[in-house]
This record gives sequence, C-alpha cells and structure tokens, in this order.
Amino acid sequence: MYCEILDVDYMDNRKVIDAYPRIKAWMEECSKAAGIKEVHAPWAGEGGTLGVVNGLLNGNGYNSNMNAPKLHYFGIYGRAEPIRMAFALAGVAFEDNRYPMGPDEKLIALKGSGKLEFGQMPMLELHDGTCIAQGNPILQYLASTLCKNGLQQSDDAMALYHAECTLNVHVEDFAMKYVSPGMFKPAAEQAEFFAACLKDHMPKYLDIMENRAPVHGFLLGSKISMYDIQLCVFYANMYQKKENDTMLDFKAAV
Ligand SMILES: N[C@@H](CCC(=O)N[C@@H](CS)C(=O)NCC(=O)O)C(=O)O
Repeated sequence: MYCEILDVDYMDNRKVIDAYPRIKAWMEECSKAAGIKEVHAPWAGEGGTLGVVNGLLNGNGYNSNMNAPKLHYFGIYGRAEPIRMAFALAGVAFEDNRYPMGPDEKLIALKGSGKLEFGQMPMLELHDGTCIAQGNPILQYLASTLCKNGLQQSDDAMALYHAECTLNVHVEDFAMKYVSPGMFKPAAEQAEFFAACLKDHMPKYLDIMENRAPVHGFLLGSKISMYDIQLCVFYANMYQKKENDTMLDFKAAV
C-alpha cells in the first residue's frame, strides 16, 4: 500500500485485529470521517492508508495562504500528524513546513530564530506571529479554536472522562511503557523488547481497547474528535513501512 501525500508505504496485515470487532469498527469510522481521504486501517479493506488531506491542500500537500497558520515539523507523522489531521478535518488551510531529519539549514535558522520555546517541534505559528509548542497542547488549542467546527465538542463531563480515560490508558499504560522505550533501544535489543510486548502486554491492551472502543461512532460522539485522532495516528504509525525497520516483526504481528 502506498500513500502519495506522505510518501510512505504501509504493511497490510490483519492477523490480530480481526478478533477485535469494536476496535475494527471504530477504525473504519475513522477512515470514513469527512475530510480524511483514507485512514490507514489495514483491516478496513483494500488500499487503506492514512492520507490526511482532502481538497484543501495543493498537489504537494502544501498550502500557500499568507494568513494560514504555519506548522513546523519533520517530514514524518510523529507528533505533528494529529495536528495535520485536525486541520484537514476542519477544512482549515495551513502551511505544512516539513524539515529533513538530518542537518538542515532551514531548521538551523528556525532554531536560531527564537521561535521554538523548547527548541523542539512541532511548533505552530499563528496568523499574528504567536508561536505555540508541544504537540498535544497545540491539538487541544486547535480543537477549541480554528478546528472547532470540524471536530466533536462536548460539555458532557462523563463523555469527556471516557474519551480521556481511553486515550490515557493507551498512552500511559501501553504506548509509553511498552512501545516507545523500544524505539530508543540499541537495534540488537529491539527484537526481544517488542517480542515481550507482544506476548506479555499486547493481549491485555487490546482487550482493554476493545472494551473501550465506541459501539457506534467515535470516542466523544457521532463526529470524530481530537481523541480519535490521537489514537488512530498511533495505529497509522505502527503500520507504516520503513526501510531496515527493526520493529518489523513487531508490526507484522500486531
Ligand atoms: N514534548 C514535546 C516533544 C517534542 C519533541 O521531542 N520533538 C522532537 C521531534 S519528535 C524534536 O523537535 N527534536 C529535535 C530536537 O530536539 O532538536 C511535544 O510533545 O511536542
């Protein structure tokens, strides 16, 4: 599978997820959400890829609108993809500045400009020049301002609790503990780390997510929300094919 906009290949794999109908149905809902061409859901049918963008971007995936907010990040999904998806879903034009991972003059200039409060990306430069940082807080800001109309909103404290809870258990009790640390281990230790994750943690995690996946629609209601975005991007990252990928066995088994 290939996603033109993001220039990446995906694995096609349906081994495990078929046993989790609620997770599967939720991913299919995400993939059908207005504004997202295709969310990568290998189990959702042929050609499933995460393509963030609809008609609002030009052919290169960039938008040139003087007043558009400017997003700065590397040319990968990483911490910026939920932000890109929020813009796409809301139909809000943005400038998608992507930097190469290696040494790069533009990135050096950006770092020297004082615009990166923490020296890191993603960073979003608003129309008045205000620069905001940190991936999730940026997404949260957009969900209640520029992208508000494209994303589910809610005043229902219990609905918000459930959405937060689902995301939290995913991030803190699974991804941060059993997936992210593996990415920073020496290549020789990664296979063992991810094999243990699959055997010891993945089944429990998927059982939990199956219970928490919405029976209908999305995590916060009938429209896709920032919570769905944050969660489905994890799966999209997981299924992204990379050269010399030390996580390949892990990904193939998920
Ligand atoms: N807590 C920050 C982490 C940001 C971060 O680690 N950014 C990395 C890329 S994913 C970065 O900018 N690295 C380049 C550098 O630190 O020089 C967030 O959530 O946005």
